[in-house]
Amino acid sequence: MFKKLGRDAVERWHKNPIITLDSVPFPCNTVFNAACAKLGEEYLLLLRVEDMSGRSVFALARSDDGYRFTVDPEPAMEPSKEEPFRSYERRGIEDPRITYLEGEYYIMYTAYSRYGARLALAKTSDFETYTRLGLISQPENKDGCLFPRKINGRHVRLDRPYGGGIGNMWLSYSDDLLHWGDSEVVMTTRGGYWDQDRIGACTPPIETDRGWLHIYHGVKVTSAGPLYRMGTVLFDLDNPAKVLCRSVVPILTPREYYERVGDIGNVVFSCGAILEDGGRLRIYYGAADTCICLGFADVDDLIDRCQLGYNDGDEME
Ligand code: BMA
Repeated sequence: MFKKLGRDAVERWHKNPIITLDSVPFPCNTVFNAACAKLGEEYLLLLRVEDMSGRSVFALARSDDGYRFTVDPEPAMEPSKEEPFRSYERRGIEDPRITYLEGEYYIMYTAYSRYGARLALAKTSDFETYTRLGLISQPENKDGCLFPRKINGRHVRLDRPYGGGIGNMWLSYSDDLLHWGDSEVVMTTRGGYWDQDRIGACTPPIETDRGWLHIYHGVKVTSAGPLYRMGTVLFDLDNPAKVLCRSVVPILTPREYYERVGDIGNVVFSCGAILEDGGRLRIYYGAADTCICLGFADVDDLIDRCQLGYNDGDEME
């Protein structure tokens, strides 16, 4: 089994990238990290689009087949003009993650302002109207994503507060999705490994009979700048604060030109994946903060790889 390591577990679609600047029908600077969902048979991507002034907005892209997308003519969500959101979204709304929960699509995203990055929550049932529910963290906190069901009677989210000079991953709990607490650290950076300098959530956790499968990003700061890669962690189904295993090698690392070169080179960064029949994951990811790509992986294969090797969260010897 070990021989499988060393190649990316995620198989890139041969026609990547699937969305570029040319796909967006209104003026913008770049398009990248997208949340995804299925509404009936339609595939939807909520794109992070950076406007000409450098603020990010969200735009909706639609597809019948999950490969060819058409972007709506106007943004779906822009920084709010109404308080309390207005003050905290002035520099943009970023990196949405969609969780389908109790019949609605919840969008957890980063509200960015002069005060820093904090988490916000909105919801929609039809991707026509979006309702902001609340600002749900203080700064500095980003990379929030919601589990798709309550666990032990409470909602659970992953997030990434910045403390002690390090970006680690935490869990918080809530009864109403608006007030969060009992926060605890669940995963730390691992000195020497691909995720040694910063980590944060990518896709909302996926329930499997082996545990909650979660794809996260890890950053290693190199002499050429930060290198963003993706890996996996498996959390216990009944106690998601318990890490069952964590990938020693990344599942996707920047290799292709479109992942290497762009506004921020050497970045692969997913905000959403769709689980399809047969246990195949369709992973949408931003590349080099400049376009959106598609990759595929098998859920069982990801978990098998996650279980291999040294994974207890400690530093490399
Ligand atoms: C992170 C986020 C992502 C981005 C990445 C690389 O902090 O802002 O949206 O893709 O940096 O620039």
